[in-house]
Amino acid sequence: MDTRTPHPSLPAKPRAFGFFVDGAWVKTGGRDTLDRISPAHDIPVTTIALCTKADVDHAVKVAREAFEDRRWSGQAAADRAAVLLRAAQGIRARVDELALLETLETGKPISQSRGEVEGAAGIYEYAAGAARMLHGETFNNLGDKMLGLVTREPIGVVGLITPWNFPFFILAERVPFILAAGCTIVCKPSEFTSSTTLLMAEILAEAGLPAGVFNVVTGLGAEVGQAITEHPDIDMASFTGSTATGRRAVQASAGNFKKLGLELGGKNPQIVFADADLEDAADGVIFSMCFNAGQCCVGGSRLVVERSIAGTFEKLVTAKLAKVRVGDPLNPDTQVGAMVTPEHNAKVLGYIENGRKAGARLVAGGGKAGSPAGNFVQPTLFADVTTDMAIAREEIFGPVLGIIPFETEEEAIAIANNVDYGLAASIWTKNLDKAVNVMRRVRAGRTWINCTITGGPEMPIGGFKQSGWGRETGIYGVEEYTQIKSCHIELGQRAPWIS
Ligand code: TXE
Repeated sequence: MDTRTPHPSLPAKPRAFGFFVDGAWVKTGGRDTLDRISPAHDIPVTTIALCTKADVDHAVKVAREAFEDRRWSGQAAADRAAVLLRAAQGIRARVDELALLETLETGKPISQSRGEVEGAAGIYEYAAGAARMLHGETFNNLGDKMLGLVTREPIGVVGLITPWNFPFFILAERVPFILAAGCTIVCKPSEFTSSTTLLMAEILAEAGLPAGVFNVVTGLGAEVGQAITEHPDIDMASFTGSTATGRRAVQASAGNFKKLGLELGGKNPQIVFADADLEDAADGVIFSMCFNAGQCCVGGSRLVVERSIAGTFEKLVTAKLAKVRVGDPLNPDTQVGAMVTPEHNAKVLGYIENGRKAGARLVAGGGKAGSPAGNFVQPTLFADVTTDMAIAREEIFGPVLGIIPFETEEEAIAIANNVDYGLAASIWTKNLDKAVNVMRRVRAGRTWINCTITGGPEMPIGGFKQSGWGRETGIYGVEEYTQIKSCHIELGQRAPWIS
């Protein structure tokens, strides 16, 4: 019997959303609106309000009041945890609705959307536990007359700017941790993928989150996003997106020196040694390049492979690549859906053309895929790629992989580190000494040995070099949103200064 979820259908008309401030929906009113066109079907699926700077100012005022009166930060962590646990239940109760919206707005396969929504619920549960783990330190070594306390406090009002590639999952990697720390939030999702973030605000409100603690303003990055990174009354901004926009956020944040968390681009190596399990490595490498149609910040986009097996491995990857199912993301069997926008589709196809012109050898794919409607790219493999080519240095953010051969372990490490980014790296070898040595020396925030793009909320995520600042998830992800305060307590009589 076929027990899979039935093929969901396209909506008859776009679903319209207001935005969410102070615990309630705000009507779009006279504001301009933006239709989101499904990148896989070329029809409008949702409509959002284009909020203004004044809307951001109002949301920040609301979040500031909610922070200052301690309606959230003043609660026991156990009570904050209870809200996060109920939110997880709220997500689970709406998996179908959330997953469908996610697929319609992003173009990602419905099976993947369901996995991400269910995974997100698990992250809220983890963060509920993390809320109760947060603690400071004592210094009991300052002599009998002194006790030192180091306490952690929520950093305050957090501006949260999220991208379109994993709208609901990336949100889950941040929101429950920020809430666990006791902060309040003004969030701006990507203008392409706002609906599931708006529904999350509703789910949190229904779970008992006090009004004003999580606010969502929708709209364009240049207006709403910029207003958040510049805002003088936001204490910290967490930005996930392109390195170029991240740089703008750094400049904008200088006005009030707000703390910044940044998760930016990547150019992640898959390093395959001759002694790897090559079947397994080929499968992992393909998963890593094709997952989310390559629109994944930690996706593998450089195949750094030992020269003695480069030919064999190229054939293995090519054969497996032919079996990857690209197509309508609403089909439960699809593995690779659409690219997020026609512009991004064109950018990825442009990189493929660039690779050809630069002299790389096209081994598989190399063009458009799928139906006449929508934006699809064939998973594409290049060989004979050199480290100076744009396809080997720049983030393409599509299902495009280039093979770069190496001779020695040292050379593999040098190639892996020879880019501006340092987000992730995967190492495939059955030699543990070699695996650990390479893992230690590769300059990347997330590494995998004999696996790739896997893990849970226990472990931190974030980048080295131009891939970002700070860490999200794990207990680190809660600490990131705290300030540290020290307190000396004098015991007994203080030695007088004036005799
Ligand atoms: O990203 P932007 P884009 C990379 C990927 C992709 C490229 C461009 O290479 O091809 O970035 O994507 C908001 N102030 N990644 O243009 O612009 C914007 O509204 C403040 C990697 O979509 O960085 C959205 O909410 N915010 C990445 C968010 O920033 C601004 C995920 C990201 O958009 C702003 C996405 C401004 N001036 C893209 N301008 C990853 N690390 O996973 C825009 N935004």
